[in-house]
Amino acid sequence: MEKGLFITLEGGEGAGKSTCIPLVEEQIRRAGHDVMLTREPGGTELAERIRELLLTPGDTKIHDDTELLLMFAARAQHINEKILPALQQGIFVLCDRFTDATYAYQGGGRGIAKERIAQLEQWVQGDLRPDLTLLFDIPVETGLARANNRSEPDRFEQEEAAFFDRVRSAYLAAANAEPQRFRVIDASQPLDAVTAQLSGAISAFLEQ
Ligand code: T5A
Repeated sequence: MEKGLFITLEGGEGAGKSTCIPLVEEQIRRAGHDVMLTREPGGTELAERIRELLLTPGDTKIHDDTELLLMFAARAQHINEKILPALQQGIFVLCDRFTDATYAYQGGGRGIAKERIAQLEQWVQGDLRPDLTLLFDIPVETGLARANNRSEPDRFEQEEAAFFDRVRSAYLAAANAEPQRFRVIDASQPLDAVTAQLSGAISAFLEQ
């Protein structure tokens, strides 16, 4: 059986990934593939509990290394319990954030060295990498305004604007470094324009 393909959605806060992911799912289904939707941090019962630890604001300052290790602890569970079994059964996996978020937030945002993240990536993932990454790019203020309109800020959303500027720069640098894997979507546009860009990117990917 042919393996499924692994597609990730990335971007800053409030960029519109959760809004758009069902449309991407629908397009892949219409093309005749089984699809599994999932997200990080999270995606399994245990990893969702780690997500709670990471996102809920609290009195304890989480050390940057602890944050990084929790992201990869959740990811190890997610990959082994859910992502690899699905791909092996020929199911497409559509994941709302993955390791590019670690490079952007813990690397760009927190300033942890790329090399250290790469060591964990290699350890936890082996050779698993996304086949396609849709990067929702949006000016920081626009994304935060959307996110804050929708719900109370989580632990990350409480960071200062400079943190999110570094996150955005890290994402764009990653997209520049791997243009064959990334498709950059201008997520600042109205929803119908964003979905048109996504639809074009998915069609081109499926036709490859
Ligand atoms: N994280 C994650 C790390 O630090 N390291 C890691 O390794 C990983 C995996 C996850 C947090 O964890 C961090 C990054 C994150 O801070 P989350 O809640 O999953 O937390 O965070 P997000 O993925 O950013 O979720 P958001 O819900 O904030 O963003 P979305 O999903 O991109 O945005 P969405 O779809 O909810 O849209 C936000 C609002 O905007 C509206 C929507 O209706 C909604 O109200 N909207 C639009 N409005 C106008 N025009 C458009 N085009 C719109 N698109 C959506």
